[in-house]
Amino acid sequence: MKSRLNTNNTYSLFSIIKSGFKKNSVLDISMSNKTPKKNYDVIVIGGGGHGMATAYYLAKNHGITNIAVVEKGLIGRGNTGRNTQVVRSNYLWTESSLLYEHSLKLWNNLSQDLNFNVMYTKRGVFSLAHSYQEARDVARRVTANKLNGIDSLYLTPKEIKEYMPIINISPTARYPIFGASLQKRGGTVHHDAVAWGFARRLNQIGIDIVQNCEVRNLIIKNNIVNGISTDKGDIFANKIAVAVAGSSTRFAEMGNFKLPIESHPLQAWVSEPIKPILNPVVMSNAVHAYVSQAEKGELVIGAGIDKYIGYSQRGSFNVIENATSAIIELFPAFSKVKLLRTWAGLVDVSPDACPIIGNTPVKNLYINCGWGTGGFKATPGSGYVFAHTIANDKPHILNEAFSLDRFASGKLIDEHGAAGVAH
Ligand code: FAD
Ligand code: PYC
Repeated sequence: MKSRLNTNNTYSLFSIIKSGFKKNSVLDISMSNKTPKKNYDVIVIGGGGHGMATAYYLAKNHGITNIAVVEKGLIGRGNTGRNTQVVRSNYLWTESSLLYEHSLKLWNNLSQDLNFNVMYTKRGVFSLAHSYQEARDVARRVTANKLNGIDSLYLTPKEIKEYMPIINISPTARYPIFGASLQKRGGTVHHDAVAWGFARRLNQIGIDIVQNCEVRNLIIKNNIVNGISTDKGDIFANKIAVAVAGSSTRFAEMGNFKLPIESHPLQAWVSEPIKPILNPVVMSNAVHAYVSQAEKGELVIGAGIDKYIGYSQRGSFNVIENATSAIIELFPAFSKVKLLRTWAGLVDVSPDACPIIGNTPVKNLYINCGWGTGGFKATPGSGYVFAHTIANDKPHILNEAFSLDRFASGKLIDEHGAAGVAH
């Protein structure tokens, strides 16, 4: 079978193996026991992909390296290591299309940049339509994508079946397929590799990754932040950046302002490994489910958020049952496959299904949140624009529209359709 790995990057696999046991490598234990200094130029709170990408681009693009990334657990153990790896840029509105497209382009070279194979695989992402109205919505998005220079195709059921013969396109199915969009450059990126790749690069640059260090409060005087209180003591910095996904509202509370964010569990699950049977990622908003097949052979299945608000990383079984039964209707061949394990993350959902990236009402405090169910694909792009915002104390042109004050001005960017299954 032809390898799905991006062959341009395979040399990096050797560098992973070669460097895996050396000092400064991901496996170097000293990284996880870093004692924080008293002062930094910038503290980034949250050692997920977004936090680490922010630190990386602060160093790479703005020459700022006196940075601590402070993580309450271990890097990449939040949503970064729990997501289902789907990347794409086919959003409806120009503001979001350009932001996600910037990110998709950064994935292209990230393995070379980090000298670590993040395994970007352009296997294609399908978004199915199950009614005439949904087909019109999908077709509208395809046209909008094309106007923004983003590759996007509209396919008929017969054309869809040519890409994946195992899909059920019977008009009498519970979820009959009317059509689909396809973004061929969409696909998957290995989430753990992203965490390891950024962590190793930050370590090499000399940025402190402080793990097992919970931030309990912000140190604010006269509405200016200059430090954090942690379970390893107080740490001070000129600027503080928050990238904590589902915990964002807790930080807003510490800063005495409000975020229009709800935190929800979001689940995914995998089957036992089977032989290669499905190459692309297949998503369906109406069914509230999506599926892809991992390199190891597991079917990776996910659903929408669990509807209740909460801070637990644990979901309910009915979500798994509903989504799996719908996936089996779409792919009857999967009915014999056994499920192996399930898990959940904690996602930060905003009212317009778009992120909030920018300044806060507290001087020198910056926030990056609201990515909800779809922030993994944005990891490098988000870090890039957030680093610009922090370094210049004003947004990059690509995140200007994603400021917190859009909820006061009413300039919302409604991406509920393109955000997919999950919102
Ligand atoms: P995280 O990786 O969660 O990082 C935040 C970090 O902040 C955590 O490590 C946490 O421990 C830390 N933190 C929190 N509080 C504190 C504190 N007080 N002190 C210090 N540290 C703190 N997106 C996609 O684009 N494609 C997908 O296919 C996709 N699938 C998903 C499937 C699931 C099941 C889930 C849960 C999410 C999915 N997402 C997907 C969404 C995506 O995972 C997130 O939007 C993205 O990973 C968020 O990255 P992050 O770095 O902001 O968050
Ligand atoms: O945003 O594309 C997405 C996505 C897929 C699965 C979860 N989120």
